[in-house]
Amino acid sequence: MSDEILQKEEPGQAAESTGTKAETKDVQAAGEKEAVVAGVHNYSREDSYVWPEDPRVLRKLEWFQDQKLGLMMHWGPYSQLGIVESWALSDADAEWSRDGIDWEVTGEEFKKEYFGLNRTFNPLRFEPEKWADLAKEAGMKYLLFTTKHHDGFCMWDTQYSDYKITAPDCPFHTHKYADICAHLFESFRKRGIGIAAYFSKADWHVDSYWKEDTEKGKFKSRGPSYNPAENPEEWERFVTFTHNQIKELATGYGKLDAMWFDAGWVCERAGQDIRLGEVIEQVRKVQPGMLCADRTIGGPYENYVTPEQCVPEKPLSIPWESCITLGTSFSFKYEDTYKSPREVINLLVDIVVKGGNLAINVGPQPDGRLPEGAIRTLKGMGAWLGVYGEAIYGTRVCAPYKKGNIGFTQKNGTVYAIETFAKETDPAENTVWIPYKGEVHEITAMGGEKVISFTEETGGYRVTLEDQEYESVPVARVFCLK
Ligand code: FHN
Repeated sequence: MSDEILQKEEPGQAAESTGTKAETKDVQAAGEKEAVVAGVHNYSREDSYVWPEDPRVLRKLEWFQDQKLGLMMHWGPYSQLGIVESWALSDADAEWSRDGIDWEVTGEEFKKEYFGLNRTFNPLRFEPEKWADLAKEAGMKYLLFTTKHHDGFCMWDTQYSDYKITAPDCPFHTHKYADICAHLFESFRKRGIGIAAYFSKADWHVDSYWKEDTEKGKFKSRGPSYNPAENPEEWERFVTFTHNQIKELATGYGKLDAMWFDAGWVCERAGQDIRLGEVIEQVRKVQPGMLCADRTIGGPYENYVTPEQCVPEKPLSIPWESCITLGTSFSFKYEDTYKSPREVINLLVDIVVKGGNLAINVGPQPDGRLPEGAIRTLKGMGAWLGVYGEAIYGTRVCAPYKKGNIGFTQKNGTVYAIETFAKETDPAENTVWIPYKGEVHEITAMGGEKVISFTEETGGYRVTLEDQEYESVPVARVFCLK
């Protein structure tokens, strides 16, 4: 994709900074409530949402809201240690991010070791086609992949940093799949799976964000190691670097359906204005309609909100996606435990009946394979979705959206009543009460169930099923109301 439209920027060439001048010395303090607390992002309120005006973006949002299920993946040199991605580098976040590492020595020694992980990252068993096949089998409709996390390591062949998977000091650079983003995006795209590029606005490796020694000395927090308001030239270098990398991903890696910007503390109100809108408008010249999720910022470049490790209590009236780990960590953990298919499908139903998408996260192993436990659950998800996916994909919210263990969706004039069973020991009765008050002339069951009869009563319908001898209680049953 040609990039003459997207001029590569040199420092000082960018438009006059429009960022507000942070009054306080510590730009961190200038921001509102921390965007990320103990590693978990909060998410924007509905009233800060701005519906896009570009009809192509609006059409893309319809596409996005049809997808319902994405595969999020956090992968990088940190995967070798099985520790939290990037965060142990931030001294200010040491309290919650530095388990499992001997911190007797100063953090400086560890930071050097962490930043040196690129020299041993060599996922020789990486087979993007296998990952894409599994994602397809699991019912995934888009991929959300960490092109660059806060630690600044680039999983693509960027021309703007040597801290990358294709650099000579990374052993994987000679591998045929060395440009991981290129091969991953292509493998998934070939199977009709959408591509969302995760990109961290903070970059703790590039010296225009974290300089070696500053007035704070070696102590590092998640923000820049200097005050951008007092060092506008330095900050402009960082903005140019960031814009160039975003444009590189947008012009050299095929069609992107979305770019997902993490590190909500990098924002104008915190005195860290990277002028994201400016570069997104340029990107959309070559990626028409591409969605932008500038997490927790609100406004025209947060096209959908992104609750993390949680599900809103009620339906939201704006596009949204919950990103939730399949295991207990976004990055790979050697001793992790994984949610069962039942747990994930229950989670998916709870999200979809409220109008959202689930981005379920798997942290790939440092050898390039996916964890066996994750593979088992993904296959189990696909087995259920292969039978009942019609009640999930392409649907929209349907009142009363959920009552008890019955969730409602709707599509093309059909209402789907999804009866979920949170535990294997839950009773799956042959008569089912469906608390739906709309007019219904026909009720059928999807999958192996067979409706014998149904009667309308006050407030809903009582359905009688053919006797079923279940080997184990189903994950969920689905009834079609017409
Ligand atoms: O700081 C990151 C964290 O490491 C992880 O990438 C999550 C995934 O959504 N996002 C941020 C925390 O909210």
